Amino acid sequence: IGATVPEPRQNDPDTLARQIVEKLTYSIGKHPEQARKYDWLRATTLVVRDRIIDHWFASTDRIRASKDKRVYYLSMEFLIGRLLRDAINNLQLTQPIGEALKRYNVDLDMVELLEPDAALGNGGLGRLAACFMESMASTGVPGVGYGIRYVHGFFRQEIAEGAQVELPETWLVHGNPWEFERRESSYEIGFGGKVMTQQEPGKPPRQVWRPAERVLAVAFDTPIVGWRGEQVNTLRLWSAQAIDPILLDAFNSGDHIGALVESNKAEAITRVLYPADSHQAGQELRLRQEYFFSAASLQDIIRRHLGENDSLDNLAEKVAIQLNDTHPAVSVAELMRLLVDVHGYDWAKAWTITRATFGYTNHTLLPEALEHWPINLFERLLPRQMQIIYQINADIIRQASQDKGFDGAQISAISLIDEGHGRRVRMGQLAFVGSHAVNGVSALHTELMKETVFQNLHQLYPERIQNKTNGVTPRRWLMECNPGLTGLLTDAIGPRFLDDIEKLADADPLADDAAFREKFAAVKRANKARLADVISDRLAITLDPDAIFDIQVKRIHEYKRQFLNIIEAIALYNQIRAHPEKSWTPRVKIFAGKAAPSYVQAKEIIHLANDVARLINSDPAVRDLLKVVFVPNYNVSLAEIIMPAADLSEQISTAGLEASGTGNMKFALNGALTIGTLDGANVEMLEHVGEENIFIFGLKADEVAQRRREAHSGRSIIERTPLLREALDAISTGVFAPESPARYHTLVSNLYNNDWWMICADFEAYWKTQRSLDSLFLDQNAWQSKAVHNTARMGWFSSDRSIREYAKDIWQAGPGKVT
Ligand code: DL6
Repeated sequence: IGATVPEPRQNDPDTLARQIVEKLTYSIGKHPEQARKYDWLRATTLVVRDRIIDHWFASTDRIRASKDKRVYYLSMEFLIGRLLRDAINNLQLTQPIGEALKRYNVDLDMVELLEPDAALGNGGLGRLAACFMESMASTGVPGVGYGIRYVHGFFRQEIAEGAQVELPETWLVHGNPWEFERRESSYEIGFGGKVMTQQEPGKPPRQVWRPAERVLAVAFDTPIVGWRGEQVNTLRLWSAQAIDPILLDAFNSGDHIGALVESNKAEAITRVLYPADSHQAGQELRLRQEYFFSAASLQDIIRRHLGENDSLDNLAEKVAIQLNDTHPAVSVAELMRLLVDVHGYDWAKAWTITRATFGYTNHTLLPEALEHWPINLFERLLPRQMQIIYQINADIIRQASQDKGFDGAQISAISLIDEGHGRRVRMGQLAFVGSHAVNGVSALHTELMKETVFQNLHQLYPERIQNKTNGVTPRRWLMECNPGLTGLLTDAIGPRFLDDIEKLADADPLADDAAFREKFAAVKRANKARLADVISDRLAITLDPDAIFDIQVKRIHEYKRQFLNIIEAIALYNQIRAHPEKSWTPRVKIFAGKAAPSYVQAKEIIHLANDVARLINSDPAVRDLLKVVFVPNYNVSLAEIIMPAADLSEQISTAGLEASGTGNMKFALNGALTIGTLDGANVEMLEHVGEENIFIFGLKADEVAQRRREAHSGRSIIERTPLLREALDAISTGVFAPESPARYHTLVSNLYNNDWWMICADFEAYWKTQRSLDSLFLDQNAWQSKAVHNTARMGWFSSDRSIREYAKDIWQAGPGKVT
């Protein structure tokens, strides 16, 4: 049966209004007069969804017919946020749908804000995956994302008496109109059991895995619309279900709870997202999650491939699989198992196919975040995959010692088995050896990968590591979140930048145009006023939109140094009180971000930010010259309000530790100036925006490493820096926490004794840079000129550019590739 090509739909407000009312009536069962806000959201979503489905079918048919190489992006996390605005924007329906709804006195913005955030990720890594999905669709790469359909995404954060409280997030509670369950695409996933050797006459022996446990992976598909709706790709998320939903024998014998044990155990696999981005979870459930979604995705990929090809011989020509961090790294062993044990390939051929198919992206050098699993656990859960890992390891080690003459230390560095910590499987090493390309996410990070975690593997495979600097989608992070700036730019330079974001460069000369600068500043002020309203509603704190909005929003982590920012706020507070005669530039310091629930120091930092805010904001002596705000429950939707409202973006990680950052890009694209260290993608931002338009301070990565080797501590710096000492004294003597004066003792004593994150080492440089920004802000012409240069020069940091680089250098797929 040929694909049915639907009549093109009319997109005028009359048609849209009529269809929205039809959906209200026949899909939701409501009269427009009775419809509640959520009914309008659902009806609007369904009308938009119909259009997406037309494009989705067309894209799928086109890709199938072309037999082009497909890209599969395997990621434990997709932090997609809301989808309605994205879809409406990409289909160019913002204006007519807005008008259609207005006829019923319904405001499109209000409707869009009712949609729950799909928070299936922790932070940068998951949000990058979401940007990449959108950019693959926008640049015409035939990509499918594979991940997990968590019932509970990233926890909801509340602040109670200054401290973080974690509450469950329930994004599916009203159903999810964007997803389609595909029961026909479900696969059995095994765990545990035994491996048997099967010997058939005349054939080599074969290993057969007999799992003790099986669960079902069921697919749920969400369409991802590219820019102008030209291509719609699929995000396929797996949900775990028991094969037998109820054990009837147990039920019939009266054991009603026992009857559901299997089903509860299966469903637990996809129930909750692990809320840690910088520590490996180390629990059995996490390894189950990783294997579950990897194995289901591989079965699905192979089934699709064999539906269109005669064999798996050409898998790597037709399929590229990208491992987003090590979470899906077990896929390397699983693909080998499928090729060798199930499809009968010999080992060498299977290894060639596997390596040519996979690419691996590393997102962190933090040792505590690098995944390694206890051998006993791995072997118990995945016995055949463990055998395969041993065999891969033996081959690699043989090659390293025979071909490269590696010594014992080098061998133990590259080994897939860490013998030093109770024997563990190293997932980074597995992903590395099983991939033909390994990439870092900024130039600096990639170089550091070569010098640190993968030093020896880099020596063994010197061609394998390459850089792919991150990017962000300009649709969500400029057009949708900042319609004011988008409109201004369209008026000034025309609409070309909407299709090719690097054309933002056409706005660069406007930095010298006083009339344009004024309009640019007016847009920023309106965005600041909008954020101030949100903060006033949520926290009853009044902010002055004419103050510098100095913003640090991201996960809370010691290496990201929110603590340094808070100390600077306290030092500034002290100075304003000590020198009321000086003219201080009014400043609002805004923080937001979540701490991993088990990360004690990060939670203390949140508590401190709130304690400091409480005292400073209620002190009449500062005369509104300084305000500190911690906005609870940072998520994608809040980021969409915050990014356009910043004057100053804080990107102040200890150099060498932030792999890339992407918040840094979103802020600068929206015209914020950056205060930052030479870390992650800040380094490339400096190259693009020019050193006069970014404010870099502090130690460089090699200097940090050197200080650490010298066992640097903060004590002598604190003793000779009164500003720092006074701020720390105030913290440690309980000025900000009179009800519990010892609360921050450890936080402060760590600075005296160790200063691992170089807070003391960088304090003075940070303070001075902040004061130079105070002066600059008073010269609005100069400030706004730099802000315009930032926006105009950030086009390169689009995820479209990142995706094109992956497509060309790693996947050999996408437009222009004949495969
Ligand atoms: O590459 C995306 C993002 C980077 O921008 C951040 O710099 C980096 O910290 C983050 N990494 C993680 C680490 N997760 N693990 N494992 O989230 O990736």
